[in-house]
Amino acid sequence: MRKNILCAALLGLLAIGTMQAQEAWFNPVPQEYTGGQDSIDIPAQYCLQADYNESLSPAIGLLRRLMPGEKKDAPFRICIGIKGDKNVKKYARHIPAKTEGYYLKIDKKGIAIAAADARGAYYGVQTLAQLLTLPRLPQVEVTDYPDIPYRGVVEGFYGTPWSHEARLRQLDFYGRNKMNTYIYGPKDDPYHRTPHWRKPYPEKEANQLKELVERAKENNVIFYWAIHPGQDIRWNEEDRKMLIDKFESMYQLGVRGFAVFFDDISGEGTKADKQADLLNYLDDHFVKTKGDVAPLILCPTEYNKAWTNVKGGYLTTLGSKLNEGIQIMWTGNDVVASIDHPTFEFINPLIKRKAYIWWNYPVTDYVQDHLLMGPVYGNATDIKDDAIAFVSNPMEYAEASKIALYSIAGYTWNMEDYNPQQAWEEAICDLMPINAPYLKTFAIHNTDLGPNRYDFRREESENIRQALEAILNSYQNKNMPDREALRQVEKECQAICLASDKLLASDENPLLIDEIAPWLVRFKVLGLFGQEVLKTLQRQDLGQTKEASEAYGQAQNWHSMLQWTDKLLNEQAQQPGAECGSKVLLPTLEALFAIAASRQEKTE
Ligand code: 14T
Repeated sequence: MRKNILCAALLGLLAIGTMQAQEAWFNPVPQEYTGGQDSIDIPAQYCLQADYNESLSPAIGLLRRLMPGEKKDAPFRICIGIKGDKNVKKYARHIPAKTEGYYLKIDKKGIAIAAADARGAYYGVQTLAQLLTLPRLPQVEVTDYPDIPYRGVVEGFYGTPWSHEARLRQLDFYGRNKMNTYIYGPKDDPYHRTPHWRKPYPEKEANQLKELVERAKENNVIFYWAIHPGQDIRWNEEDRKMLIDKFESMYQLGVRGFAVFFDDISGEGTKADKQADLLNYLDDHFVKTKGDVAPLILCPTEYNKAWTNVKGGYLTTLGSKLNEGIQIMWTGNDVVASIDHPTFEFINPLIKRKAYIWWNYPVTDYVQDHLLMGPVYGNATDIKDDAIAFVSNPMEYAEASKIALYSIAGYTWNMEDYNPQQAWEEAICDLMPINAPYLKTFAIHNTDLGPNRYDFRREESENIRQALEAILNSYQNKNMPDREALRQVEKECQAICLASDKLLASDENPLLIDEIAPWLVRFKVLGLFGQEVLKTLQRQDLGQTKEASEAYGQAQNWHSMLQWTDKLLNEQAQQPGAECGSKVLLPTLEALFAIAASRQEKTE
């Protein structure tokens, strides 16, 4: 049910001419809202009516940061409460009977946020925060709740783990976008995995983790700490105790969610009955005795259908042996795959519970020369009752991953109203409001993965794909190219150069620019190469030999620069280089360059 509440408000405001239209949007899109035609002044003063219990403190803290004018006895009232609180008794029947649900009402007299639970109240305030980016508050009623119970991120890739600063920013981002889950499990943290999973963290790392846990709490995000012991675990009393001790040390740092990963291992550690015994032990002797710890999560060794041997009984054993509350991760039909209803028809009966989706996107640890900054599409919108959770495994580039994560937040909250293209555009504005047009130009050409072992591919350069095909087609068939198509690609190549220049020079989001700098350099050279290739062809068409030869010389220069950037940018062992536009743009320009070259040979 996608009605754009903000449209009405925006149209009114645009008429007044004071609006920065791009700043007002909802992510995720609420399930239901009505009203929005009328609006009120943002109250300068208000009186707050809330139950000041601990669980509401993130919601109230956020509200106070958003609206500083709290004053006893002010006529405008803001009340916040959870079902049962006397403050919101009046609204009890509007509260959705769903975990994390909330009802938000704004009218002339006040604002009410009545929620099913504390996180719901917090999300009510987050929705209010999005409305407060408008110059006036629309009078609305919002009834909202998530489609998927657990939504968020698993930092579970190989490669350089996210920095502390990047993680802090991520947690704020999850809070804003109503994601409730962050699982800490970077493969290259030695204290997460073999060799050091048995050891406690050194002091500096421990302090940072503690700080992350606190930031997660402020954002109402459950911080899960994952351990990956499978490569050298011994199924004995001693290692079991080591695990409990490590969990206890993490509990002392404030961690209240735990996961055990058995992916990508071989040998003794892969045995289903041993894994199940261990997890049940941790559940019985740690999770249940603590009482304030989230349900345990297990990542199995057979974590996708392609790797499953049903007859071998691995998953069946987990399904029947594991305690009821323990959640089991699943990446889908392959390590990297789109998720649909048949995905669950296969896995849910085997594990006798709803699968916990670990979605391997936008992770790039197997295609390290690419960035995945395109729209998130391809997952089915009829799976909300099939999955207990849906978390994304991102790129080692935290900021650059936010385009996908913003979209996944929208998808997992409200699948029916999720719009890949719109979410993508909004995400870009969210990441770099001022330089959004340039980031958009960059992102359009950085979406595909290139050939990869999972055959997972994405559309790329969609804005000029047809024009490129038309031009190449004409030159291959020795026809005159369509002038409009030529103009379009020429303009795009200029836009590419400009985008690269502007982004590299901008200080709007230094972390992001730092992450993508190698690709930005490559992008510029690609744009320059494209311009000279097109110029060469057009001069050749006109019989202007001198100009054609000059342009061709330039194209050759940029072409060799492209070869050098391949060696020098993003140097690392497996897939060095920084590919941009590798699916459509670069191959087409290369083909055109080859045609230009052979035509040059004939004239010289
Ligand atoms: F735990 C799993 F769900 C999972 O996906 N594990 C890893 C993950 O850490 C990694 O980021 C992801 C993408 O590369 O795939 C898994 O890692 C693999 C997958 C393979 F097929 C490592 C080696 C493989 F051969």
